[in-house]
Amino acid sequence: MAKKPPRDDVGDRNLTVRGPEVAAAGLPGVRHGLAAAMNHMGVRRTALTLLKVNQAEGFDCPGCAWPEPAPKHRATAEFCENGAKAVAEEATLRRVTPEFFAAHPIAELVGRSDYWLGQQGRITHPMVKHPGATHFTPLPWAQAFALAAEHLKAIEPDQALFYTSGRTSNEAAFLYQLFARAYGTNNLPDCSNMCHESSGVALGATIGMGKGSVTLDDIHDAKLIVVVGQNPGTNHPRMLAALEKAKQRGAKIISINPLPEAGLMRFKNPQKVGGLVGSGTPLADLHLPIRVGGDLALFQAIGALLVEWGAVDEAFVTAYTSGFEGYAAAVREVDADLVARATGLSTDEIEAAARLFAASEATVVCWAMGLTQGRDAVATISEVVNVQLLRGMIGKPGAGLCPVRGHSNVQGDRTMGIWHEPPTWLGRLGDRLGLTMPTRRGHDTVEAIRAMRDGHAKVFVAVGGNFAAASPDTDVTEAALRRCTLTAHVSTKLNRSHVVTADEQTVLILPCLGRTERDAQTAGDQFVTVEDSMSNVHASQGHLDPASPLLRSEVAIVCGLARAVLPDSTIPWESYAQDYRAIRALIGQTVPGFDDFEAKVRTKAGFTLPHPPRDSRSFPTPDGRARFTVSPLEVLTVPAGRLLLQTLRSHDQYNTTIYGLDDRYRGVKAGRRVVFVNPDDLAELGIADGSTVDLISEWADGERRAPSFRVIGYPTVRGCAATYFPEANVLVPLDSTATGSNTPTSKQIIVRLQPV
Ligand SMILES: Nc1nc2c(c(=O)[nH]1)N[C@H]1C(S)=C(S)[C@@H](COP(=O)(O)OP(=O)(O)OC[C@H]3O[C@@H](n4cnc5c(=O)[nH]c(N)nc54)[C@H](O)[C@@H]3O)O[C@H]1N2
Ligand SMILES: Nc1nc2c(c(=O)[nH]1)N[C@H]1C(S)=C(S)[C@@H](COP(=O)(O)OP(=O)(O)OC[C@H]3O[C@@H](n4cnc5c(=O)[nH]c(N)nc54)[C@H](O)[C@@H]3O)O[C@H]1N2
Ligand SMILES: [Mo]
Repeated sequence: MAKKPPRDDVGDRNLTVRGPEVAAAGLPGVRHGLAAAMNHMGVRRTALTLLKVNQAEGFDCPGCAWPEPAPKHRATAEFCENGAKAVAEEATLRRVTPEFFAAHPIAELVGRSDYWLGQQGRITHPMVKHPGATHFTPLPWAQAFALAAEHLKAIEPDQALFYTSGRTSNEAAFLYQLFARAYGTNNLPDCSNMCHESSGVALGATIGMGKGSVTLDDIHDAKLIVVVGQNPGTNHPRMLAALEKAKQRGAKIISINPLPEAGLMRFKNPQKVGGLVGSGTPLADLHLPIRVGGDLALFQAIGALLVEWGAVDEAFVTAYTSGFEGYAAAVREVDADLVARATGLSTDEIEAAARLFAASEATVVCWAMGLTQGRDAVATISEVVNVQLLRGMIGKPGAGLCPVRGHSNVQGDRTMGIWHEPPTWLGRLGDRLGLTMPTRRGHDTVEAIRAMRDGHAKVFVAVGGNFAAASPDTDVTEAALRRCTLTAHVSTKLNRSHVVTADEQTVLILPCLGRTERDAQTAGDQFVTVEDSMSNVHASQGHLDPASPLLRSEVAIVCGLARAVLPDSTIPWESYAQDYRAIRALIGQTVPGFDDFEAKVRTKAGFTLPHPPRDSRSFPTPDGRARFTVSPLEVLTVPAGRLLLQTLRSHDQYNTTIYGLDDRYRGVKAGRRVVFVNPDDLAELGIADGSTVDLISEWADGERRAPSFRVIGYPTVRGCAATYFPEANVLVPLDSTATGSNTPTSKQIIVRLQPV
């Protein structure tokens, strides 16, 4: 039997702390994943559902964007503990019905935690909050669309915002951007703006392609894998199996992280009998405990040593790159003292890493939020590119650049045109449909918040996500959302963004099908497509009965909105919703790399999009060469008595979806309001391990406070601290963003701890 949702919001009442674990996954992983699934679905549904995850005839795991092995190499259970939890959250038997909304006034719901809200289950009916109302009430779909249309027609197109989270399918994403642009705006902020935007900007400017240059085979064949600013044990557990395979073939692994993350130290493969017991495979050969924000300096120092040692692939550099002389001159000047201050690492540690780079004939560098969410994120990733260019590590088997994406289709959404800039192919799409497309750049996430805050944007529409909780500066963001005349949310589960409302505001909750569910349309059952972190596009089809007969697919909801808002539109919205082949045909005619889309995606393995640097060492930059870049090194200065705080994920959450209150690998049980600090820093600050503090962030425009966190003495690097988002988002100043990508600096907040 499935368990009932929690009634109380227990908070941190039962918090206990045990200290970090050293190995990831193995038997406990399987057990924890299955327990979560059974709480939500019961035994039979758990078994039926989990066997379809990431299989050729099944659905794409709604967890992360790590690729699946080729069909013949897939395990029967091609999912991980956290994939099982993601599936359970969606396939849960718990329901949020009109009776639920009648019993819970909005004023009560806004006081609930994200955990409590999410645990209530799947939303079953379209719901509305009318101006002046205290509760959400159900309404028919046609009325919901009419209401949205009324608001959108009353404003200028650039006063509307169309947000997307990265779970949206290619088909829904393509139609959604088409709808926004046919309506007249490029205001398409997305979760990428807070995630891998810095990677896209840095890679676009240096190698001419904003995507990673490796395939899964390259990971398996690599001789050196560098995992920097990423915690795969929690966030991409299936990546550990790939690292293990590479390791067994002789690869070395370097981990660069302020925390000794369990998954990088040792790994027990849950898909192998030997992995269920025993101590597992040691993964990292070298662990560099770097100071937060020190990676720019580290990669400059590594580059300097490689140049000094003559460990440069001169043939590659000459044939394919530009800017080497300037780069080499700049790194020769790198100041060792600055490097030491920025990284907190010894010369020996840095040399050990550089020697591994110099010795490797096939190196992959993988990174995630530890590199993208800091002030110098774009420059830092450009330094990673410099080092890979020096060694000729692009377009070579077993080598390349690997930004590991988050949401399962976040990369595909961008390919489909979910972007605040007009994509290169927009003109072609307009010509084909006889439309004039908007050319003015739209708002990204941070700009969207400012536009609402300042009264320039009036309507906020979201396909997926939890904008209120995921965005920086929670108080500012929530006040901004409350200034809109309408917010409308296409969602599977209840979340904070639905209940942050103002009295005079209209709010719509539009409940949609999830990945696991059958999508029946007039032309028969439909599948959708997604693109993983390595540019492989494949089909995804759910088989479960929908959580409620009233649910509509994301595609159908976008088409419903479009027809109501653009009644004179000549775009055949209705046929798109009936048969997704029509959408794929239009994508095939518009988006580069998607010719013959329908046939290619119907094969078991799907297809891999072209990537000129990876495929043929051709670089689509203005001069056709990969570019070395030079960036200044400015150490992040933290005033005395302050710490540099990073906000990260616990093992029991998916962004703002909280699966549970434990963080097993870091030894935390039954609580989330914790802050990890080095014991020596605690001693210096005169703060006791286990005591309670308020976190206060300091920024030019004033202070921000997150009250009541338990201090945990933890082996993080001196001067740095860590805590979980979304709780800590209240501390991230809206205007503190990465240069060049405008990504909030949610890994670099200057804070002081104030004992309470
Ligand atoms: N189960 C689960 N899976 C997920 C998600 C989830 O929430 N739960 N989220 C998905 C999404 S959207 C994303 S983007 C990815 C995120 O995947 P990750 O990027 O792995 O997620 P974070 O928890 O933010 O971890 C950041 C890591 O970077 C390290 N770090 C922080 N600052 C620095 C720094 O300055 N330098 C270096 N070298 N390291 C640093 C942290 O210690 C931490 O190990 O995961 C995806 N997968
Ligand atoms: N401080 C801090 N802030 C961060 C980060 C950080 O590391 N630190 N990380 C950032 C990152 S990397 C990201 S990607 C963003 C994430 O930002 P978002 O993508 O906006 O947030 P999520 O929590 O992933 O969204 C969860 C909601 O999506 C909805 N949902 C789930 N599945 C589906 C579906 O199939 N269809 C639809 N329509 N809706 C669905 C559910 O209603 C659920 O409540 O947060 C960012 N914010
Ligand atoms: Mo992300």
